[in-house]
Amino acid sequence: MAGREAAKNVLRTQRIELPSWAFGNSGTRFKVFAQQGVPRDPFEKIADAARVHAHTGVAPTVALHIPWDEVEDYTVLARAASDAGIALGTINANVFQDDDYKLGSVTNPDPAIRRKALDHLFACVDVMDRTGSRDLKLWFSDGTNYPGQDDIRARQDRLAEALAAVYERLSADQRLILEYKLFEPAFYTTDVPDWGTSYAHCLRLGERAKVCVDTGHHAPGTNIEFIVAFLLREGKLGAFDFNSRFYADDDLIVGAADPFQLFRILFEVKQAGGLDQDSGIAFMLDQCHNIEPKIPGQIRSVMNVQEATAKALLVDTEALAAAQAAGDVLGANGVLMDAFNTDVRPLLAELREEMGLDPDPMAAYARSGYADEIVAGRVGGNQAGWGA
Ligand code: PSV
Ligand code: MN
Ligand code: MN
Repeated sequence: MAGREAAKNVLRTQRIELPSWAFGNSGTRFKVFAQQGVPRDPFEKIADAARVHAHTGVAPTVALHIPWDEVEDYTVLARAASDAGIALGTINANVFQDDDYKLGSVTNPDPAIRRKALDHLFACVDVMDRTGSRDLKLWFSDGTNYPGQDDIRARQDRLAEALAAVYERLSADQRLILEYKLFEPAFYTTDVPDWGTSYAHCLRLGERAKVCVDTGHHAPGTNIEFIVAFLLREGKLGAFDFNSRFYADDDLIVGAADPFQLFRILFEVKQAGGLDQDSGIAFMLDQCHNIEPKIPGQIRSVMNVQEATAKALLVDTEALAAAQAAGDVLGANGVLMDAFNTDVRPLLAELREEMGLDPDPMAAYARSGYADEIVAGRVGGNQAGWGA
C-alpha cells in the first residue's frame, strides 16, 4: 500500500466546489418537497455553503447558476462569500428555462433567439468579471424530439458559431467548459450528447476550452474512467460535475450508487497528475437533495469524494506497474482492489484533526445547532431552480 502521509498531503490540498442550487428545494417533475430553513436568496445559499466548508475544510468555493443566483451587484455577493470564509467559483449559464428556447437556444433555427441566448452567455462572462470566476460552464438542453425536426449539421454550425463568440469574449485567464449529456430534455437528438462532440468543439476553440464530465450524463454501462483517462491525456479535461445515477440524470449523492466507479475515476485522475494543485481540473458537485437534508447531504458528498480519493492515493502504483509489466492480470487487479477495500475513514479522521477540524463532520454539524437556527430564522425558502 502506498504511503499514508503522502496521501494525506494530497488530501489536505484537495478542493471540492459546491453548487449553490444544492441548498434550495428540489424534486422531480412529480413533486418538489419543501424543506424548512432552506435559503431565500443567494446570500443564504452562500452561508450554507460556508457551513459545509467549515466542517470539511476542503470545499472553499461555491458555484453560481445564472439567473437562479441573480443579484444586483455581484461584487457584493463575492464580498459576502469572502466574509463567510469562502469564494465564488464557476459560473453556470442557464439557457434552458425560457419559453423562447422550446426549439433550442444557441442552436435554435431563429436567429433572434440565438442572439438572445448568446447575450445571456455574454452576461454570464460579465458576472465572471465581477466575481473573479475562472470558469464559465455551458450546458445546453438543445436538441430535437423528432426525426426531420431540424437539420443536425446546421445545428452544429450554429453551436460552433456561438461557442466561438463566447470564447472570443473571455479574457486570458478565463475558461470555457463545455458539458455534455446523453439526452433529456431532448430525446431524439441532443446537440452536445457526448464527450466526443464536446471535445471536438473545444479542440477547435483553443487551449482554454475544456470538457466537463458530469458523471450522471452517460448511458448505463459507459466506462467513464476511460473517457476521463483519454481527456486527461489530451489535456482537455476541465471539470467534473459529480453526482450519482441509478437510471438517468438522477443527481443523487456522489459515491452513493457506485463508490467503486468513483474510485476508478479518481485513480485515473491521480495517475495523470490531476490531483496536483495546478492541474486546472475543477472538482464540482452537481447534485440536488430532494428528500434528504441539504447541508448534511453536501457534507456527506464531500466526504464521499475524499474517501474515493484517499483510496485512489493508496494504490501501490509500483506493485501495479510491476504486475502489469509481467502480464500478471490477477496480481494487477488485486493491487487495485486492495486499495479500494481499505477503510480510509480513520486516515481521514486523522487528517481532519491535523487540520483543526472535528474528525466527524456529520456529527459536528448535527451538534452545531445550525439546522435549528435556519429553520427558526428563514421562512419561505426558494426552489433550487427547477420550475422556478
Ligand atoms: C444538466 O442536467 C446539468 O447537469 C447541468 O450541469 C446544469 O447546469 C445542471 O444540471 C443543473 O442542475
Ligand atoms: Mn451537470
Ligand atoms: Mn445533469
